[in-house]
Amino acid sequence: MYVPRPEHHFTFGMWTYANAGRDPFGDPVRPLPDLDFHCAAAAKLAELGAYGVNLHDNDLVPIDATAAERDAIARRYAQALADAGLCVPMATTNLFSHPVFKDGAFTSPVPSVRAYALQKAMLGIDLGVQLGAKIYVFWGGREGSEVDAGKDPVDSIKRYRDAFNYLIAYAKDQGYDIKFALEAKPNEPRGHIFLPTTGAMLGFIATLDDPTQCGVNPEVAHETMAGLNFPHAVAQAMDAGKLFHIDLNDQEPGRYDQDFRFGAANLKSSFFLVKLLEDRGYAGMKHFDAHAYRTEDRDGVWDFCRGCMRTYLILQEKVARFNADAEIQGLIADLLADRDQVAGYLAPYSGPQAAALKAHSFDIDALGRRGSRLELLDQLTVELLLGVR
Ligand code: GLT
Ligand code: MN
Ligand code: MN
Repeated sequence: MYVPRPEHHFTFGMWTYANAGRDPFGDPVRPLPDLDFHCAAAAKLAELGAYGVNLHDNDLVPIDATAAERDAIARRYAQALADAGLCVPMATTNLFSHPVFKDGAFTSPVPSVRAYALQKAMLGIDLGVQLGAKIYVFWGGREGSEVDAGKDPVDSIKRYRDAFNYLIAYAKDQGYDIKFALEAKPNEPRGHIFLPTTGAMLGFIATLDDPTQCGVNPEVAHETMAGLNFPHAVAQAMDAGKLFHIDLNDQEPGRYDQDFRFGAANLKSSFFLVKLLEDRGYAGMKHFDAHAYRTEDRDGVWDFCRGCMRTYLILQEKVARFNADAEIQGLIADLLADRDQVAGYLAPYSGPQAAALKAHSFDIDALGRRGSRLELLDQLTVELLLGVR
């Protein structure tokens, strides 16, 4: 039971299992990763049941590597992945670590920084495609401001759009089979990040030259930092046909960006997320973008990886139980029942029907008195999650 297998499509970012535990106040607590470690980690992740590894250009290739060095590293890592039986379903560009990006990459006010960011993203896309990636993520951690006087927000959004239009045209021009997924975050590392929520990203994507090439990569922690309901954000992305990828982790509301193990902070919300993904047949990668606690050594990191996948599978089993629970399903059916036979009024608009609806008399006081039994439904959900149901 609860054994992860490749067909579950669980993936880990290179920056997640290799995270050294540095924070703004403290030095690394685990060794910084090198290529040997990543090659060994591929075998370990395969043994744990993962499907693939995602990476930034500079997780694998140093920012100052020559083209020849880059190819040699990529070849060696591709061999390690092939030996382990893992793949790279998603790749991305680091447009946030180097000081050149301190005031943004695509939205930097400095033209040469914007041009360099485009160059770096094109090379990153080339690398991702070379390793087999089908999704390319853009997380604009530095695309924001602290000093609004220094960065016009309308110009910034336009620059952001110009960059994606350019890169989508580039990927098409190369004949690449890759789609983009934009990841929102409200703040951190910038005081304010542009397009701070998944909903904002969805609105922005509709303004691109070719919106079909671009979807979203929502992250649990990021919507939670903004005080939002993560399953609701995911639902909107699904409804728009834009849930191209997902970053699973956990987060206490109102705190710094924690990136906890999946299910570590809010089990009920994690349950409803798994329910949404499973009930609606999400077929993409389930990527754990999380870090082991800073208290852990490298063995603790493997406990963390195991824990992310195991919790997902346990919650998946709870979803099946929830869906098969006659009392729970009965309460939900009662909520939805058309007790007053008014369904006809809710059909698509027609003149005669609208006239009939306008003439209908509703007993709104009686409707207002009706209980919903949501207390009981919620309690049964909690009991199911606690394992007594
Ligand atoms: C970074 C960030 C994540 C993004 C990654 C992709 S890197 O660690 O915190 O949420 O998904 O760039
Ligand atoms: Mn993320
Ligand atoms: Mn995060």
